[in-house]
Amino acid sequence: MMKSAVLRLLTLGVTLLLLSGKSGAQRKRAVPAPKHPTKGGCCEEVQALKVQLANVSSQLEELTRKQEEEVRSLVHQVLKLDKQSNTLEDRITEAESKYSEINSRVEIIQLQASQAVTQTSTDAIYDCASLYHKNYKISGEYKLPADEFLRTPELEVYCDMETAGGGWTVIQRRKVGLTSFDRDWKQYKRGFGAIRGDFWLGNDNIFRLTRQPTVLRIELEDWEGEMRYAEYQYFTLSNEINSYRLLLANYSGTAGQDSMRYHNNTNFSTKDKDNDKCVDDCAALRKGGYWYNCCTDSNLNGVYYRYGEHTKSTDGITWYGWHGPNYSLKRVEMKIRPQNFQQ
Ligand SMILES: [Ca+2]
Repeated sequence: MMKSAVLRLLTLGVTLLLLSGKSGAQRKRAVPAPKHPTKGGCCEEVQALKVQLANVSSQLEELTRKQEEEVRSLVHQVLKLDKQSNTLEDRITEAESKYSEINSRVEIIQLQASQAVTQTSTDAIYDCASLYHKNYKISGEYKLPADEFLRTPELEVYCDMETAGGGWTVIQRRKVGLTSFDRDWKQYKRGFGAIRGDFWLGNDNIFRLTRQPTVLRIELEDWEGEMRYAEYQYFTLSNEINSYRLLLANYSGTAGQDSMRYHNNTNFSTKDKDNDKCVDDCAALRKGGYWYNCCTDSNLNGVYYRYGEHTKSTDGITWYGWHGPNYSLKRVEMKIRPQNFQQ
């Protein structure tokens, strides 16, 4: 539409230019003096005619000038309109590209939504290993969806996607030392602490995650910055009725003598529930919740002691196979993944 308006205006401009050209030619033809001047008597008439002619030609000149001005202004307007139409066209193109961009984004979102639906219906996200297989390969916080079959709510977890191939769901961490692990049965059942800092994932959650054949990996760091690890190819917990009894086997790693074996096949104890195999109350003595025997070969949920204080007590975070019963470690992480995990 803008183009046809521009064309019309241009045609008008050209016509006006032609018209002004014609009047210029007429003016030129009118100016020269007559070739056969009439004799005296009619000279006054000739003079008068000459004056009239001069007037007419000056009027014509004025008209021509005005026409030229008008044409110039018209051409100017046409150019201006043309420019405006270009700007408008640019804007329309821009709007169109934005629209198509939004449209394609909507399509992507719809596609993702439909994929999410098919994923949850056929291939549930169960733990960090299943997230890893869905290409989530960055360590950090993730949310596991609620399990309708088990009637468990959604669960916030920390996934280690790097260590020894990744796919690990972290179930315990000690590294900051500000969170007390001297807690009661209910708190150990549900879990406590901060998922990025020190925490216990919760016995119910660990039970839920170890329904499939599971590997346990324990990473230890001392105050000299040295690191060791212990791995158990078999690890599972019983349910609450069976006091979250620990079953593990097949130790390997660099953490010296196996310091979990002594705790194998024992029930979980807390300060308000003495399920240990001892006359003593191990949870009260070791100030944590753990699978106490009589009492410990390791105490990974013990008291966090800082450098300088870490060799003075027997209720610290201990692993007898490496630093013995009087050395509280600087950092511990317990993590699990399915036995059949493949990168
Ligand atoms: Ca006891």
